[in-house]
Amino acid sequence: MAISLTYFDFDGSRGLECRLALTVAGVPFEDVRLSREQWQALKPKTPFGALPILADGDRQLAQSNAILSYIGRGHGLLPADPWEAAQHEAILLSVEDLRVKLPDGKGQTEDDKKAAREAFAAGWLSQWAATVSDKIAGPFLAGSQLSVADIKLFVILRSYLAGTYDYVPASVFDRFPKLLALHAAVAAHPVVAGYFAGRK
Ligand SMILES: N[C@@H](CCC(=O)N[C@@H](CS)C(=O)NCC(=O)O)C(=O)O
Repeated sequence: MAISLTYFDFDGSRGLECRLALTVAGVPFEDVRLSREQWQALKPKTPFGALPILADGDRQLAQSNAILSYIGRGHGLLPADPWEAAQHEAILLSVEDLRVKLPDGKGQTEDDKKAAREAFAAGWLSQWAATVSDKIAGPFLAGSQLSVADIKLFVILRSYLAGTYDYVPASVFDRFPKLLALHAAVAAHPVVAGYFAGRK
C-alpha cells in the first residue's frame, strides 16, 4: 500500500516529527505539502480537521502522537514491552502539553506578551525541562535505542534552540544538559543528518 504524509510546506513541528519517524523507520512515503489554500479545501474532509495525516492506502490516521505510535510499534521505534512503550507515549503527550502552554500573545500588547513568555520560560517551561530530563537515560530517552519520543523531543527542542519564540531565549535549556545531549544525538543520527542534508 502507498504511504503518504500530509502536512504544510514547513520543516518543523508535528509534520517534521512524522516525516523524520517514517524516514528513520525506512518507510518510503509521499511527502505531501499543502498550501494554506489547499488546506482550507481539504480540512472539512479530514478526520480531526487538522494536520498531519498519515494515509496508508485508503486508510487515514490523524493526530501526530497516534501516527508516531503507529510508526514506532511497526518499526522498532518504541519498546516492545507495553509498559515501557507507554512511558515513551507519556513523553509524546508531554511535548503536546508544552505546545499548548506556550503563551501565543494573541490579543495581548507586546509588553504583556513579553511578560507572559518570560514567566513561562522561568516557570512552566523550566519545570517541564527538569521533569523530562529526569526521565532521560542518555543520550536517548531509553539509553542507546532511538525511539519516536526522542524524535518528537528533538523537533520541539530544535525550535526552542533556534530561538523561534520571542522572549524565550535560545539558551533556555542550557541548565539541562541531558536535553541538549538528546538533541545532539538525534541530530547526529545518520538518517536524521542525511534527511536534513537532503532538504538543503
Ligand atoms: N493534536 C493534534 C494537533 C494538530 C494541529 O493542531 N495541527 C496544526 C498544524 S501543527 C493544524 O493543522 N493547524 C491548521 C488548522 O487547525 O486548521 C496533533 O497532534 O496532530
